[in-house]
Amino acid sequence: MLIRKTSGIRSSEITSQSIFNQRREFLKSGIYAFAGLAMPDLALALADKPGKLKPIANLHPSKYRVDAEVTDYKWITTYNNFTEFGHGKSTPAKTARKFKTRPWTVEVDGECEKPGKIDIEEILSSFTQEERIYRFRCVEAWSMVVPWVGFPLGDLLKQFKPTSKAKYVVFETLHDPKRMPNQRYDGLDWPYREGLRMDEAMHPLTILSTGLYGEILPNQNGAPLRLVVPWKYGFKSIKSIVKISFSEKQPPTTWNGKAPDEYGFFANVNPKVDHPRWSQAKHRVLGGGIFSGREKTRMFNGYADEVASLYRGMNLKNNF
Ligand SMILES: Nc1nc2c(c(=O)[nH]1)N[C@H]1C(S)=C(S)[C@@H](COP(=O)(O)O)O[C@H]1N2
Ligand SMILES: [Mo]
Repeated sequence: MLIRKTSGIRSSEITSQSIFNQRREFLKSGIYAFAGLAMPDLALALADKPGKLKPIANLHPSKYRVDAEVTDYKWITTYNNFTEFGHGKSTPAKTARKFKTRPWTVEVDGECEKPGKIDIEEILSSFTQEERIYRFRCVEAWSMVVPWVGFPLGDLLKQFKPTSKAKYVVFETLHDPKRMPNQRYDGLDWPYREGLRMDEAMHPLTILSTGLYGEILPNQNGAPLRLVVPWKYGFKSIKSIVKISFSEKQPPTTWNGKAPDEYGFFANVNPKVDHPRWSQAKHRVLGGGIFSGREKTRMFNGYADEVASLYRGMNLKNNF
């Protein structure tokens, strides 16, 4: 298909708000220098701005945009959790730099009529890529606002025709210790695995993300394809996905298997259900500078109107 629709808006238009915030952040970093304060993380000073990675072609705006300041690119790309590339928030930005994400295929199998494989280039060209500005809430009680690029997970899943037995969707990250060095050393049960109930997976807010800030995903953020479920804690958003399976049973997941009392299968953001070691009632907004404080956490991370009905009648303290 050679003809590209010109109605697609340019990434520069979409992310103008992000660029605006970025300039503000730059001014704030001047405040750090002036006050003689250390930057929150030394790596932030070394961080890149957008402009180095490939822009997403034919990017569309979407109605999914929270009314909040977009977090600076440098925070989103240097304050990461990606255990395959080591520990420490600033580590993945450095150790994933040379990670090769081409060629890349995603295999889909399990309870479906049309199991098969799909190439990342096909994913990028055949699904309409939208910018979705979502709140991102980590179980560690911090948050960001991220201008993700992606498309509804359900659009991809439908192509493989899940059967009536498909009650859950299971995701797996690449397992290749040569390319993901910490898989040799760390005690996690590789590959990293996550799962969603079918109705959660098909919900229009659930996306597979291919980019952020109008460009393809930086490696440390889970290139070339990662899950984003805005009403759940960040650990559900599995990175660098190579396999998706439909399952009749609730699957084991990485963090739930490692520490079941700390990380539930549902992992819905819930200010009333604390992590055993800290409260979830409030969280720190990253990138807010030295004047920012803590914010109250909202039920389902502020997406209750859209998703509360999925859990009607469920005890969310037991099913955390
Ligand atoms: N494969 C894989 N996916 C992962 C992780 C991981 O260690 N490995 N960490 C999770 C956690 S705990 C969080 S908070 C988010 C962080 O995403 P970000 O670095 O893009 O902010 O990724 C999630 N996805
Ligand atoms: Mo996390």
